[in-house]
Amino acid sequence: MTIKERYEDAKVMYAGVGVDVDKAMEDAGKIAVSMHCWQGDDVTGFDRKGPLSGGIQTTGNYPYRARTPQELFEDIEKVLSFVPGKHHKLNLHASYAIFDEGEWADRNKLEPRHFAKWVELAKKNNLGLDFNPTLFSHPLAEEATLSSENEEIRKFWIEHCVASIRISEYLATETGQPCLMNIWIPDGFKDIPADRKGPRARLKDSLDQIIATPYDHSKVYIAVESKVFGIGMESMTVGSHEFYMNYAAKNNLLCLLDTGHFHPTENVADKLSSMLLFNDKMALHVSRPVRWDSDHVVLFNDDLRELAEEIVRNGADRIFIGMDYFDASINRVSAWTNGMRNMEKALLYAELTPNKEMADLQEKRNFTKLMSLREEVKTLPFGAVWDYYCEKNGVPTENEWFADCEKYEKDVLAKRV
Ligand code: RNT
Ligand code: ZN
Repeated sequence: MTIKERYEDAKVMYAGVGVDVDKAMEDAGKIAVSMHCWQGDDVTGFDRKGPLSGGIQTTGNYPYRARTPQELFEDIEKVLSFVPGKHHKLNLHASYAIFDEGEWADRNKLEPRHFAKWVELAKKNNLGLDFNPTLFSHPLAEEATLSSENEEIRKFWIEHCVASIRISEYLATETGQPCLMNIWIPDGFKDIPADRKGPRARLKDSLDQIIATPYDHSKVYIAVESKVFGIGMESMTVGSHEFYMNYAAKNNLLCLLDTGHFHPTENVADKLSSMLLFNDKMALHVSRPVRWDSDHVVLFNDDLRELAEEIVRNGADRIFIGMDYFDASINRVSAWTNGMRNMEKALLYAELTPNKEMADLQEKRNFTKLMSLREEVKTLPFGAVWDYYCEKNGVPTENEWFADCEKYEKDVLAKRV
């Protein structure tokens, strides 16, 4: 049986539960996913030599990490060749600035032109671009950044964020698509703080100064990313969820929810409908926390499926979806690809769910039938639709891409010594 024939069969079975497979594929294909640039080099970046800091870590010693912009670009293009969907974006960090030979600029002096090579890559591959100021992996980020009690350090990071707004505007102008600029800071305390209000008041003031910068609100959407704890910040983070949710609401910014940044039993999927009743738009970092915010590669699991279902039910066009995981213990191109393909799979799976019929059953309080329908859907031939979707998008099917990835390791990665 060909992929097409298996798909035709699947189509009939999905029609049995009232799902139009062609429409589902069309809708899934419209959803943009922003691929993080930092899986390819273990969040190292190009602007300095030091270690990754700020309470986030990559673990593992798999060889062949991308060490130069050229290598990272090569790997990104390889991953993109494995991912279906035509409306994707690339998510950059300020630390991935690309300087001319002999040139260097500190974070507060970064300029749009330092990202010109990224713009070239985006245009070549028809990608939008998102941006993140980098408030970690820097000598001035060792203690605190936007909440620092040291006014000079605080000023440095405010300047960095303002510079990032200029860069984000440039990225949006060049690509013709809005740019999400997401602020995450590693500020917090290892042990019980005596003053929680002071640092938070300073963070508030810093953000006030940053967003006072005039910028084109149709081009740049500023988001703030909260976190419940970090390594070395176990007792308190300055940028907590309540802090940012209130700040964003009052100042018309976006809240970014990272799926690894809540208490482990909290259901992040549940949060979307509440956020979107009070906000026009929101943003996500899709990650897989294994007992803590470990940033494991995103898998096609229940958490991801439920998240995708909520994305689809609440309107994917209102949500900036970004990926955030980094694994250095396995081939990075495969890690990257699996996470991206799994996000795509989950979105297609969500589009193939009889959402309307299930909602109607809930409305009628027919929980008996709702449970049975939900279980029935789980054994429908999703794989047949997914393979056809890949084929239609001109990317390898589930059993094809890995062989190509292994070949890439042998032909390209293994030569990186
Ligand atoms: C850290 C945050 C943040 C980073 C990236 C690299 O806990 O999730 O989003 O992972 O900016
Ligand atoms: Zn994140």
